[in-house]
This record gives sequence, C-alpha cells and structure tokens, in this order.
Amino acid sequence: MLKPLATATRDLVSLDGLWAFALDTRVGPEPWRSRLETRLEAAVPASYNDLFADQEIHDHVGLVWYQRTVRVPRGWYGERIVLRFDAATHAASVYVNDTLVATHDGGYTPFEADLTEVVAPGAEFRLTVSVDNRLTNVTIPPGKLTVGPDGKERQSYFHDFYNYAGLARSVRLYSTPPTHLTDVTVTTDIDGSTGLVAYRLATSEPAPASVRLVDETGVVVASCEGHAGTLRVEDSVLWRPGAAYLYRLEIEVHDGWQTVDTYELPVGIRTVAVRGDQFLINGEPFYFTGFGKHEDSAVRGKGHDNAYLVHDFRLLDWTGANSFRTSHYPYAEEVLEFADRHGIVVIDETAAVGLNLAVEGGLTGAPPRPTFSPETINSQTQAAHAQHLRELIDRDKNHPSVVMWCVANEPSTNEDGAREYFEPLITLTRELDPTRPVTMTTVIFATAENDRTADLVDVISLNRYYGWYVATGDLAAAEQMLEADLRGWAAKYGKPIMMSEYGADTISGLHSVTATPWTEEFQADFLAMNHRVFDRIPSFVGEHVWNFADFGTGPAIHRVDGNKKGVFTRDRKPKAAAFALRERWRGLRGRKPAPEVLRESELSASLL
Ligand code: GCB
Repeated sequence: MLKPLATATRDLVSLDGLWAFALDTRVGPEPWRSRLETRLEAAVPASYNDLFADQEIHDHVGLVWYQRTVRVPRGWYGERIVLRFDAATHAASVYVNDTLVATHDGGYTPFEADLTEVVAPGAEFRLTVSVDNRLTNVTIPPGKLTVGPDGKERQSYFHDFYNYAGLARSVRLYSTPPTHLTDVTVTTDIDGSTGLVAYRLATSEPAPASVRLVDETGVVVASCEGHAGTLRVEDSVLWRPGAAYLYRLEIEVHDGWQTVDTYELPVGIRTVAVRGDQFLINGEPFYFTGFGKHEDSAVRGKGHDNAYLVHDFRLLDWTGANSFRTSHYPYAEEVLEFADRHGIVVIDETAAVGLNLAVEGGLTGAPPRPTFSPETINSQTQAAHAQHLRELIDRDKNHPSVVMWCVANEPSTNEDGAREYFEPLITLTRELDPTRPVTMTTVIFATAENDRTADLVDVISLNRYYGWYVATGDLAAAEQMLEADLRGWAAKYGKPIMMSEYGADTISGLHSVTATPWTEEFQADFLAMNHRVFDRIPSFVGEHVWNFADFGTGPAIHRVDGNKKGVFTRDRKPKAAAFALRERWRGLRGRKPAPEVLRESELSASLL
C-alpha cells in the first residue's frame, strides 16, 4: 500500500489533533449517527489508555469511539478522495456520516477507505471510528477474554507489554487523480560497480507510465518507460549501514501527452543475503549491534512521536547500535523512513507475539494447554497471521533499511503443531518477498534438540535470559549454560545465529559492590558475560539487547512500574550498561570481534 504523499498531482490533509472520545459503555447505540455524547477529547496520534487519569478508561475492554468533523478541500473536484489510517489498535470500523466505509483487523498496519462517492469537495462530514482492543485466540497477537466477578470483561494476553490501544498513528485525507498509481515494488542488485534497480508499477487502469532515478545531487542517473523494467546505475553509491545513500524514483502515469499522476519513492541500492553462517549486506559480513525496542513512552503509550523518534535514533547512534528489531509489531512508517535515511538496519517483525501458551502455567498454576489446537491457536489464527504478513510486506517491501522479516516472537516451536502452523507462513513470506532472509525468535523452552521449525528459517534468533530468569544472579553458571545452548544450535544447523534478546531488569540508581540483580552494575556484568560467550561462537552474527528503554507492562508481580530491562529508562536516561555497550559497540562498527580474539577465546572455551 502506497504511503500517502503530496505531489504535483496529489494533495494531503492531516487529521491529527484532538478528537471527541468516549467509551462504548458511556454512549448510546449507534453513536456514529450523531454527535458523540462526551466531553472527553483524545489526542491523535496517541494510545488512549494513559491520557485521562481514569481507571475505567485505562482498564476498558472492548470498543471505544473517536469522532471529529472533516472538511474536504474545495479544490478536490474530479479527484479520488481517500481516508487513510496508519493504524488502529487492534480492530476498527469507520463511518462517514451514517455510512460504514471501512473495517480493519490488525493493530499495526494501515488501511484506507475510498470516500469519493460519499463526500463532496468543500463540504463537511462527520467521521466516527470505533476501535476495539480485544484479543482472542484468533487475533494476532492472541489473548484471552474472561468475565470477572463484577460481570465485566477481563483481558489477558501472553506478552508482557501493556495492551495500549486507540489511534496511535496519523490519520489523513488525501486526493489522487482518477487514473493513478496504486503500487510500486522495487528490488535492487549489484553488478560490479553498477547498481540494478528493478521496478514494477501497478495503476488503477491501463495507462502508460515512466520512471526516472535521481541521485542525491538531483542528477537523473537512469530512466525507463513502462510498468516494469530494470534501471542500470553506473558507479552507483550503495546504501550501507551507517552510511545511507538514497536515490529518488520519480514515477509518472500518463494519459496521451498528459502526466496524470506523479509519485516518488526513496531507493537504496543494496543487497542482503545469508551465505553459510554469515549475514551479508552488499556482499560483506554484517554483525548486528542494537536492541529490541518498543513504541512506548509515558502518557502517549504507543503513540508515534517525532521527538522520541529523533531522540531514540540519536541514542542508538550514541551507543554504537547499527540496528534494531521492531519487537513486537510493525512500527510506524516514519520510523522505517528515518532508518532508511540514517543507515540503521531493521529486522521487521509482525505482531505475532505470544503464540505460546506455556507461559500461561507459571505463577497462575493453570494447567498448560496445548498452544496449537482447534480451541487455541488454530487455522483461523493462522489465516489472520498470514494476512498480517501480507500487510507488513506490502507496506515495508521497499525500505532498504529492512533486511529481514521476523515472522513471530517466541512462539512455542517445541510443541506439536508448530511446524504445521509455521511452514506455510514461512513459505508465504518467501513468496511475498524472495529477496530478504526470514527469521523467528526462539523461546528458551525451544532447544536445538526439540525445536520443530529452525530448519525453515535463514537466521536462528535466540531470546535467552541465562543469569536472569534462569540461574538468577549466578553469572558463572549462566555463562556455561549459555555457551552449551549456543554451541548446540551452531553444531546442529550451521546457520547464522544471533541473540535477539538478552537482558536483566535494572532499577536506575540502584547500586551494589556485590553482584546483585536489579542493580546497574549487575546489568553491565550480565551483558559482559553474554558478550564473552558470543565472541567465542564463530557463527554468531549479532546481538540485540532487551530492551532499548524501560517500557509499560500489564500488571504482574515481577514487574514494578513496567519492564526495567531498558539500557535507558523510560524517559531515556542512560543506565551504567549504556556506557559499557557504547564502549563495545563503537569499537565493533558492524564487524564481528577480530578472529584473533575468537581463536584465543575458543582455546579457553575448549579448556572449560
Ligand atoms: C521475552 C519477550 C519480551 C519480554 C522479555 C522479558 O522473552 O520476548 O517481550 O519483555 O522476555 O523481559 O521478560
């Protein structure tokens, strides 16, 4: 789905701002038919949960309503008029005056409604949206609804971050000409010093089209006629991690002599591949340093915020991070565009977090249920998951920063039914995008011996918490367990391995001279222990600390004011570990520790 742009033939109006807001329980039936009876106003973009200092709103399970009036620009006569939501978490119904114009499932991908037939240029309309935060066994992510003793619904889910909901990303109204570009797909390759940019266009109806590729100085370096072709760029400048270079693909759709539509897309020329146990960008081995992140900040929850975007990327750079994973859902498009422009590498993840009912047992004592069964994660969940993959890849396929798709976080890949569930989804991912490697992060219960899906992915991504959830505080034992675990995967699969999560909860300002979990010193020691082990594994290709910053969670007795595994606090102040990471990562600069170090430490490992 094309990102809405203002171009010579397209206009764009932002609908961000303050919208009327109400809980479903506080309004009458069919609230879209008139002015919403409420005095509350919600900021868009923002999650609604923490805006109002109101427990009932914070804990609400079910629908909420947003409403505003919109005036269509009077100059849009004869144009196609489109309403676009960048996200509505997790499901939405959209009404224009009394008419239902769109529904969408999935909280982190965009959707649109064509309003051309229902609104008029120059006139106002009432825009009402319901947003539903409920998660069940057939939604992505999954969750469970129960009814409490007070008769009200309760929501639980199998991930720790708070189930923020609402309109957390921008809403826009835009125009296109009746004959318009509907899609563009770009893939790039390198032939010696020549960059190859293959493009494919789709238009609303058959119409001639042409493209031009322009470099950063404004010079046209290649051009082509037709809906598909390959542009050759002699002596091309490659998009590299830490050194982004973007060409601009200028697209024109014609009608006779006239240009009827124009659109443009940033293009980074680069290749991505897995060869043997290496991850290659532009044919060179790449070592990931960075974090699993969250879209999370106080008050706005998951609301996109450009100030945090800029600041977070400066902090990534400050620590020497070259990459991050969009744990545990697709992030706002602005984030990927920023990564494109600033040379940060992205592992792009779906919202499939918590396909793992083993986590239900634990402290509740609930008998474990099988994760994959007709009553739990089933073929309907799988169909929703496939739809999420389609929408993610459709949205993000052209970003040079995106180097790998992550199909799910910590699914129960050691259980019966996992292979049947995931094999078709991984095949679908490869069909939708044959150019990027595929991974899934692996939960600690899935070992090299019992995992059912690792042969299907290109990179083995492991989430491991030795020294925290396992062997808590005992870093000597943790070091041995971690090394045995990693060597098991390396020996069995011969694929690149990365640590997609490792981390320890840490209260900023808590210190100790002895190794004490929750202190800043312990977090730094914990990471250093992990790094010693990583540096001994030749097939290791990267390290993503959990987490970039502290983040909001649902209530749990092992969470005090959220998850504290951040290297930065929730308001982005560094803990001691941030300085230690900076020292290590700024030295690595995207390369594995030198082979001398490996050989030396492998020697010591074999003496263990
Ligand atoms: C995990 C999850 C992540 C949690 C983290 C933790 O394995 O993937 O979502 O936040 O552990 O801190 O427990």
